[in-house]
Amino acid sequence: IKRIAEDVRTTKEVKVHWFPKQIAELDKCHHLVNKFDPDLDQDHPGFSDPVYRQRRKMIGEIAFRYRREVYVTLRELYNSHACSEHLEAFQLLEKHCGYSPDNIPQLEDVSRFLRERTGFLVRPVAGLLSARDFLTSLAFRVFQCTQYIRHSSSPMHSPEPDCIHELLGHIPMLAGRTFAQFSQNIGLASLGASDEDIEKLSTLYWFTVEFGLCKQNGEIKAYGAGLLSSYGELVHSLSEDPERRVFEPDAASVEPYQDQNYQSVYFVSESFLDAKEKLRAYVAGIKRPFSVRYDPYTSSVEVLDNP
Ligand code: NLE
Ligand code: FE2
Repeated sequence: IKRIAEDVRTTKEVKVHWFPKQIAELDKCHHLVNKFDPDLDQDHPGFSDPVYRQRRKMIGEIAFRYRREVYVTLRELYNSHACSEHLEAFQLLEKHCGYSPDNIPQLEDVSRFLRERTGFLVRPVAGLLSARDFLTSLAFRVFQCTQYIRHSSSPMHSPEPDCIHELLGHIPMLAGRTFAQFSQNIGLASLGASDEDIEKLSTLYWFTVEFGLCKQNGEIKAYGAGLLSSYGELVHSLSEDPERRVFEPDAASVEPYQDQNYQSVYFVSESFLDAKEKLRAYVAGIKRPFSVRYDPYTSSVEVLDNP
C-alpha cells in the first residue's frame, strides 16, 4: 500500500529547481553568465587588450577556486602521484573523518581514526618544534600538528608546516602500519642522542617522511608529507627537473637541504619495508650508552643498559 502511495505521489510531484539550504552550499552556485566575458564579447572594451584579459582570467580563477583550491587540486594529483598507502587511507578519511573540499577535520576525530589504525595520536602544537622535541614525540607514536593555515597568496607551497600539510600529507601516511613503525623508529633512535646525531636523524626524517619517494609497480610515487601537501612540489618532484637518488641512510642523513623552496634532490626507497630495514641498520651504528624499548601496554619507554 505504501509503495502505491509513493508512486502516486511521484507522478504528481512538481519539479522544483534545486536551491541551497545552507550558506556552505553557495559553493555550488558558481555558474557564470558569459555575456560580458572579455574573451568572448568583441564589443567589450578589453577585447583587444591581452594583458587585461590575462589578469581578468587570473582573478576569475581565484574566485572560482576559493577555498577548495588546495584540496581539489591535490586530490586530483594524488591519483597519479601518491603512493598506494596514501590513496587508500585518504579514501577512508573521506568516508569516516570528514575530509572534503568544504571541511577542515577536527584533530580529535583524526586522532581517534589513527589510534584505531596504528595507535598514533595527534596533539596540537603552536608552530615548528625543535627537531629534538619533534622526534621525541614520535617515539611515543604522538604526532604534533600545527593548527593554522598557509597564506592564501601561496596555496601551492608553504615553507612551514600548516594544517593542510599535517592533514593531507602526514595523517594518511601515519595510518599505514609499516610507515608508522618507521616513523616511531626514528623517534626512538633520537632519545638521548647527541646533537650531532639529532641533526642526522632529522635530515633522514626530512628526506623520507617529509620528501620521500618510493617505487611501486615500476613507477615512482610520492610518500613524503611535504610533497603530498604541496601541489607545486608534488609535480616538481616527479618531473624531469630534480635529481633522484636511491635511498641510503648514510648518504641521506648528511645531504644538505634548504626549507624555503622545492628540493633539488629526492631519495627513492624500494618500499617501506626496505626503508625500515635500512633505517634499522643505520640506527644500530649510532653510539648510545644505553638502548631503549617501547612498551605499548603502558605507552612508556624502557631504558636498558648496554652490557
Ligand atoms: N612544503 C610543504 C607544503 O607546502 O605543504 C610544507 C613542508 C613542511 C616541512
Ligand atoms: Fe611535516
